[in-house]
Amino acid sequence: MRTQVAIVGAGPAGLLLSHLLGLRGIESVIIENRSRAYVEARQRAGVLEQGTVDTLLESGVGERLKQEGLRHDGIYLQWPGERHRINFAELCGRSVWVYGQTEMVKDLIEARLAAGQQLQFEVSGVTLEDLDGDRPVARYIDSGGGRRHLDADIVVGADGFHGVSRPSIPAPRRRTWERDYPFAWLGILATVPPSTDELIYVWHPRGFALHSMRSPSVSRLYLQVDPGEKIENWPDERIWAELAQRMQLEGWSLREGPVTDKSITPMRSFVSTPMRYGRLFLVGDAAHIVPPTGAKGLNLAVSDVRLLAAALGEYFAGSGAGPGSGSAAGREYWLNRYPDDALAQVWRKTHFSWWMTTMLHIPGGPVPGADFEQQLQLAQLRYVTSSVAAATELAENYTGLPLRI
Ligand code: RFL
Ligand code: PHB
Repeated sequence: MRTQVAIVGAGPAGLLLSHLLGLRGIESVIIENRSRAYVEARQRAGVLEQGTVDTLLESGVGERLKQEGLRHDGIYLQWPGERHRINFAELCGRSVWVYGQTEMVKDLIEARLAAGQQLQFEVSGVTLEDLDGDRPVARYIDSGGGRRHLDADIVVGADGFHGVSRPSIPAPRRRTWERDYPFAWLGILATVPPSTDELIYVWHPRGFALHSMRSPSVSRLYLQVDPGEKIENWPDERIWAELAQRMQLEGWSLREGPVTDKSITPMRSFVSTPMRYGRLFLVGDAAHIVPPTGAKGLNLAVSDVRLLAAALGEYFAGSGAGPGSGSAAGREYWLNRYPDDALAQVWRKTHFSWWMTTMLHIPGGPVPGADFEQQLQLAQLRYVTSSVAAATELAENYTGLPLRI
């Protein structure tokens, strides 16, 4: 089989890229190793930046998001005895939307299938070859067990942190930057109306907690736990008791409900370069991971995709809008710019996620008592919630700085 762009991975990055390319008349095929049901049910992100929402709306896949997404104009920051609101709308004139990644993925899959898109689930054994030549190829075994190869002009690795695309770049050419944090998040999904109108990020000597949501009837909550924690050690009653203790505030109470999903996620920052090797381009978690504290992972995947879709649009249109336009070099101008343009976003969001994580988590786990670092964290929280300059910095980064394409 032959296509213009072979995309590995049907997560939000691969699906959105295929959709944006389709709007530009560029053909793509997506190969995904999981089933459609699995991809649509995987619980992950829930907060979309304004730029992400605009992209979905402008590209015609935002109908349900418009109906069901919850616009939030701020967040709360809390520490024992205090809860303060950061008012995004007032500070920077932008907002975020609560809309599950599961829902975004469902909307994109539906749109791709409606457009007659080649979307192959349950493939296995994907290998990428001839990436440094003109005719790269993706080989794989389809869901029926047949050996296939997909010839393409461009291959895009949108296969997440554990995918095959990044390791297809020769090791001597790769450089990685990494930080493993000494804590993890235990996350639950519960069928109970949220006990808050906007997200609450909680600093507590026992560890960080977060109250998020998915809809007016579904809450999403997180607790900082040790990275080695086993989920079996956390029956629902223990989770609710710990959440109530960390989130406790006079005059406020936490509503409990049936838990429908429960998992523990390690936290890391990870950046791998280059994001382009020959005809291979990496987008999303395939190239970088951020800890979830600033809700940036999905939004960063979307900003990569917006940049790459624009660059591929120029490439296939052959317009060569850049210097040397009309020539082979001109055609490549925006593709050549992609790695640096994307990395500027990656490092900005990597910094913000690291900063939020460091401000809100108790190093070394739930150690009682306030040590030096805890005093610094509290000083920072007081500053961020009392200085307009500091609050604006948080608001701008949380809602996402506009991407210039
Ligand atoms: P994904 O979503 O991991 O999709 C990759 C896809 O590739 C497939 N795949 C393969 N297919 C074929 N062959 C192979 N060899 C393959 N290997 C893998 C996988 O099955 C999958 O379908 O990456 P993508 O598209 O780059 O999207 C990234 C986001 O999923 C991720 O950054 C966010 O979920 C991170 N994140 C959050 N981001 C936010 O912006 N806001 C949030 O509120 C937020 N909360 C979160 C999060 C991530 C979390 N976890 C579990 C890591 C909360 C959590 C708890
Ligand atoms: C979520 O709703 O899953 C969520 C919200 C905010 C974060 C991380 C995760 O910072």
